[in-house]
Amino acid sequence: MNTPNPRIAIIGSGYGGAVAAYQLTQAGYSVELIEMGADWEKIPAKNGKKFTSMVSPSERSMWFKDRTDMPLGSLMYLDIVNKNIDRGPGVLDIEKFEHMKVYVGRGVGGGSLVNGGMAVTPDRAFFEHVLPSVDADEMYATYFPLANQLLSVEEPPKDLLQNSKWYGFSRVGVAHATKAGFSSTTVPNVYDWDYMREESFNNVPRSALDGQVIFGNDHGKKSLPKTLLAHAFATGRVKLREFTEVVTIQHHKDNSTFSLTLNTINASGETTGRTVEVYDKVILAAGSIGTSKLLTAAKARNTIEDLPEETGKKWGPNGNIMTARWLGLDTTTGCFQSGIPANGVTNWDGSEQSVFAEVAPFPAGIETHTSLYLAITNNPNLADFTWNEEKQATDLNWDSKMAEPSVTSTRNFFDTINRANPGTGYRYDLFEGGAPFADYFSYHPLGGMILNEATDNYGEVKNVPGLFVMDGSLIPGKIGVNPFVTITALALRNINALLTANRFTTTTK
Ligand code: FAE
Repeated sequence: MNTPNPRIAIIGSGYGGAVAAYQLTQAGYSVELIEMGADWEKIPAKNGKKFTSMVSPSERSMWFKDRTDMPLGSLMYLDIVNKNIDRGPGVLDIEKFEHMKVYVGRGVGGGSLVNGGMAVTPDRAFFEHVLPSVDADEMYATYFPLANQLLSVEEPPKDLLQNSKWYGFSRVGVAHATKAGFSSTTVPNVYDWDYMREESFNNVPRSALDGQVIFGNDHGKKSLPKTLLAHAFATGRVKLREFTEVVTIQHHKDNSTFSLTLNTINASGETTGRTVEVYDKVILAAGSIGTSKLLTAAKARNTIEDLPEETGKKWGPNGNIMTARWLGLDTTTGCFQSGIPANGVTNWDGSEQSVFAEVAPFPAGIETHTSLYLAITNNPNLADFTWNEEKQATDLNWDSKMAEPSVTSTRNFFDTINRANPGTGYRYDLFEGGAPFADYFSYHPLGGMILNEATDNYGEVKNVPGLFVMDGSLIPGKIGVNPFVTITALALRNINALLTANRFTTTTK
């Protein structure tokens, strides 16, 4: 007999979690959405804003930190970029490992609250190379278009890119790459471009044009609470548990249920409770780091028996390297810069020399004569998570040697651009240790529970029926472009197939 109301937990409310909540509730299931961060819909605005700009951070900016820790840590070698802040449940967090800092979003909406909104469908040949078990025909005919539609993705309009002062930085980045013989591309985004145009005319409150990106965005960005999560909540079938962290998962093989230990906090970070709840089905969508940490611990402690050997394997930073070029005093990128990137420059051919670099804003409020880039590269190296019994924590064995192929391809690409634009070179004053190529942090963590290796071909964990993975951890380390469209499309495909196969129905005797 089928139980009509299986108890389903979704851990994490980023892209994977939002898709799971959306599709399951559309199919008539009720779900519990468990999110360790805040529900910003319930937090009142302060001085008219929920979120802060990068130049005026507060306790809303970073997850319980005393000081901000931005990727660009210094300017002219001076520690003047980061600021002391009060501790609070801010939207941006950093997962720190020995040689890698991973930036993540915290709050209902996950990474969609803090990201640049760049919504890129990957090159088909590269997608097939990275995820060979997935039917690419189906993805490119059905799930990528559906993901773009549900996320509200739009191409940036020509008038803003070609004429407005807010995209001078982008035009310079494109012109310099073109001179070096490289291609450039516009980059679709979930930002409401019509709203941005009104921002530029000062007709509406500003957000992207007021330095709001990595610490949240008050207006134009269509983050998940405005799209997929809004649809899921509208069904009335989502029980949202914000400020609730899943700390352990236990599988009861005898009756096929799972116990989750849940810690709740308040906005001051004080622990307000610890409960154990039992579920029939658990969908892990805590992000590549969150999901890998939970399952690496569960495997080491044997709270879930028979987790596959592939648990915690094949993690990568999507080849992320940040770099900045000094352009010389004659070249200006503008005191006014939109916080939303809109162009990429590229030589992508699928080889290890491939680079796709977004031309990133540097909204310092002054002329910097600088082009900033976040490069995505094709690095063959992958790392693994392991459990450290002494520290009772998860380690990641990524190190700077593993980043070398990414640094080499990025250096070759931008050396060519510098040579084609005499008088330009690298900036050494912005990143840790005076490095021109920041290889020690990532915005795009991917991997840890690889599709068709640690899970079956639709995200159900091998040997553990009823346990699913639905986030960036399914993708082995890289995807060649900014990842959230792929994470969304893959989750749409997986949940659809799992629903068809009745994998969320519980059978009782
Ligand atoms: P994610 O969105 O990280 O959601 C995981 C959620 O789970 C979070 O809300 C966590 O708080 C929550 N969570 C974690 N552990 C637990 C636990 N134990 N208990 C309860 N809740 C938990 O995962 N990607 C693009 O495609 N375009 C961009 O322009 C872009 N820009 C970025 C800029 C920044 C600053 C950052 C940090 C990321 C950027 N990304 C971008 C990456 C993108 O946001 C990321 O790939 C997705 O958010 C990952 O989606 P997931 O569903 O895997």
